[in-house]
Amino acid sequence: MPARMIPYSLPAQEIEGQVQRGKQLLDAMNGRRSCRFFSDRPIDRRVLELALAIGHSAPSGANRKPWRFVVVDDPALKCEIREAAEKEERESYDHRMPQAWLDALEPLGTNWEKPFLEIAPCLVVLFRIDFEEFDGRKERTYYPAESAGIAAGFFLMACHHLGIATLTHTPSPMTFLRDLLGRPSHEKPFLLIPIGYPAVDCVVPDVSKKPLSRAMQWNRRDASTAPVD
Ligand code: IYR
Repeated sequence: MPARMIPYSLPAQEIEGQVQRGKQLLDAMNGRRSCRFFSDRPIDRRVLELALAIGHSAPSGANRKPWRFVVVDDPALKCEIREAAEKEERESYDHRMPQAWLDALEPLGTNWEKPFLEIAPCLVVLFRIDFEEFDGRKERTYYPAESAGIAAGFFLMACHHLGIATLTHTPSPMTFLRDLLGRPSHEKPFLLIPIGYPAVDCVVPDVSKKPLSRAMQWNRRDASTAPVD
């Protein structure tokens, strides 16, 4: 049965205000960096729960919200996650990743060692849910990867807005997270997000971001004249 329809509107904004707010948000988001050097300062629970609620407010396929945010702050469990992640990462860096991939990562200075998995006060493990109980039946979800990706984006933006640093970490393969966190097989680890505050001596690589002009187009590309990017 279709749901009852209710009115929807957004507060009216004049254009100058939109431009100003847009510029502020652009500056703020351009200032977000992936953090690999955290302090152990804890995150206030209310603040963390707000960031999670903002992540959970994301749109999703058929409104099923096919994700789970698992928050890990237990030091022993963080240590287990670090050990398991480093085991996979060592194998990846030494044997699984092709040279071109290693070359692409070189500017970032990453390697198999992941001390931030123990130092960051919290690890948020985002699972994507492919099947779930719905109305008493086991049903598939819709677009779980796209939905989880959008929820991740909302969560990352919320954290940044709240002054919390994040890292989008993808140890590969990530199945060990399902086992360590006791999630069932229809939940797939999607992203491991260490969160916290940057260490006082935190540094990030001095790399520039690809310009927007190379990442968008207006309307149909004129294949005869436009450079292929
Ligand atoms: N998962 C590895 C490798 C890695 C891959 C990408 I793509 C990055 O942007 C960064 C790292 C690691 O976390 O080190």
